[in-house]
Amino acid sequence: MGALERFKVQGLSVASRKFIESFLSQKTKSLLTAGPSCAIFRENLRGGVTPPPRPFIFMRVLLISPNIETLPDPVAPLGVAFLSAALKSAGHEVHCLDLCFAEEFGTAVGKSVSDFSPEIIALSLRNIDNVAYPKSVSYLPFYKGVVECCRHVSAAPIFLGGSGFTLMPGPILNLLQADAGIAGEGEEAFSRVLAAIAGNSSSPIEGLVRKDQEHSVAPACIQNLDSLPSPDWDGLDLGQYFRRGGMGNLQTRRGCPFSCVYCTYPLIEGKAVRLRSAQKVAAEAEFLVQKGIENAFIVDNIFNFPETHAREVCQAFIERKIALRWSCYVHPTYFSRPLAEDMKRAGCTGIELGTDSGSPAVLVKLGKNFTPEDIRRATRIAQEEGLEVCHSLALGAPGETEETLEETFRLMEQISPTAVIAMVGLRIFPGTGLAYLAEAEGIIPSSSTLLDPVFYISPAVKDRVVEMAKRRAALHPNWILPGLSINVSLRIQSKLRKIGVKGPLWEHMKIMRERRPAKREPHA
Ligand code: B12
Ligand code: SF4
Repeated sequence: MGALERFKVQGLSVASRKFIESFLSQKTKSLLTAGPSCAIFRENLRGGVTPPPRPFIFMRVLLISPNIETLPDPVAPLGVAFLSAALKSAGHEVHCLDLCFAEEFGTAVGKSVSDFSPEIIALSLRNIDNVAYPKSVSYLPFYKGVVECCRHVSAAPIFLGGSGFTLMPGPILNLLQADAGIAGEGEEAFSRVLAAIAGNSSSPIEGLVRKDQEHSVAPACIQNLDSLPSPDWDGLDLGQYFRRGGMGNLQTRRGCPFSCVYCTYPLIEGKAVRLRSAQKVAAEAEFLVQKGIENAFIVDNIFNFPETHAREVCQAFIERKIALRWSCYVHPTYFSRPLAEDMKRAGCTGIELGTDSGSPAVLVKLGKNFTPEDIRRATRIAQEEGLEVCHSLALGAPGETEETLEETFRLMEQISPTAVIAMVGLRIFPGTGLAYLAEAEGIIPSSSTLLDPVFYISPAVKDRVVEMAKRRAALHPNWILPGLSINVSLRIQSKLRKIGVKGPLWEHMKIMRERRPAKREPHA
């Protein structure tokens, strides 16, 4: 009987059993040579002793954040901090390696591996590409390099996870040649993976993705977010993110019940909205302030849905007199004046709206449940309450024509936001309504993995939209076009951060707007 057969897997569900079998057959050697915390596990493998359910076997996990994107700002890896907290509270030993500020990633990985001797390596893949057209950048080749480097210096199995990974887990796993991954929220699922590897658990693992798996898996989704420990920033350099990125981050809720045609957020976080206790969020905000972080971004896909929760969070901030400035994404329909007042009193400085278009017809095609009038109303309330406002646009969306583009431009002229972030085209992701539409229109073949970025641009404006966007940006210095590198660059960022500018840089575009007022087009 080989080591694998002697390892007690009888009690496991079929899925976990298969996983562990395939996993162990490749990785037995590495686990046998791993460090002391795996001693009981190794004994079981060698001697064929049925492992007792207790004592629990703890593992040494190296969590790597390979996100080296620094535009629009370096973003503190909140997902890694949540995961680290959950693994530590389950008793595992965790070391975080953030490559964002590392001088040379190979050296950094090599050093972490030799200092820590991990038994498991886990990579958090936040971004796949910059979703920007035409200057699209894929991060996957870099991640592949990081996985290869890990393989070179360690025999530990490699796991993947993160929002970017969740969008196309199977193809990314195969491309990167990692061992397995978790689609969706990692705190509970990854803890279960570790427990299963150590033989301590037989519960099924939500979101588990294995190599060459043909069927897709539902992403892991945690019902009670308050059961999770607060993010653990111990092994991560929050101060550096504040100095160079101008902010920290917080999360008050997960999930989005809406169905905008292109949007990946309901696929990543699920459709069920799950709330975190306002007091817990406020305590995390206080922690940031104690760490010297004065600005934060609330990463919720929509901060103000449900509005009652957003107001509770604001009340908790106000009661505790938290000296944090923050900004967030809001949905125009649920943005009321009392909420705006609370947000302002609670330290909010600016709101971002995923407006996309000023054309009622395009908004319907995009599946947006708001109208240009809702956009006007929300902008007016925010401006009257002293909040900066940024509208994100998607130029070239389904149904877009030159006329609808002009409608969008006119709306922006009328409401005069602090800044506009305009993306040209929409990155197509698997599982979205846009992917089905693009397939039906012959833009992508049904077999496309979409690993390489493909953008939907309405055929009616395909040849004109880039030019029209550039022209508009030339008239409005407060327009940011990431895909055309207009008003977003490392040079501008480092200049502003060096002189102490904090928070999202778009909030400071008002200076541009006021200095060089927009020249009106004759028809606007
Ligand atoms: C807020 C946000 C921003 C803010 C961030 C502000 C800040 N200071 O934090 C801003 C506006 C700056 C921003 C910018 C960008 N963003 Co953004 N952003 C988001 C958003 C809405 C939330 C991210 C977040 O913090 N989530 C909360 C944390 C807790 O969740 P998480 O990181 O997903 O981690 C969980 C799981 O994924 C998992 N997990 C994570 N790691 C691991 C590892 C393992 C091993 C396991 C098992 C599990 C696991 O467990 C975690 C806890 O549950 C997501 C969309 C979304 N709903 O996820 C997009 C998203 C991450 N962004 C995306 C992109 C592309 C970008 C930009 C490149 C866009 C651009 N061109 O400017 C930049 C990149 C910035 C950078 N330096 O990296 C994409 C990435 C995917 C892709 N398409 O490549 C997303 C998914 C949106 C999308 N279009 O699909 N972003
Ligand atoms: S765009 Fe906003 S409201 Fe629409 S599905 Fe995505 S997160 Fe939800």
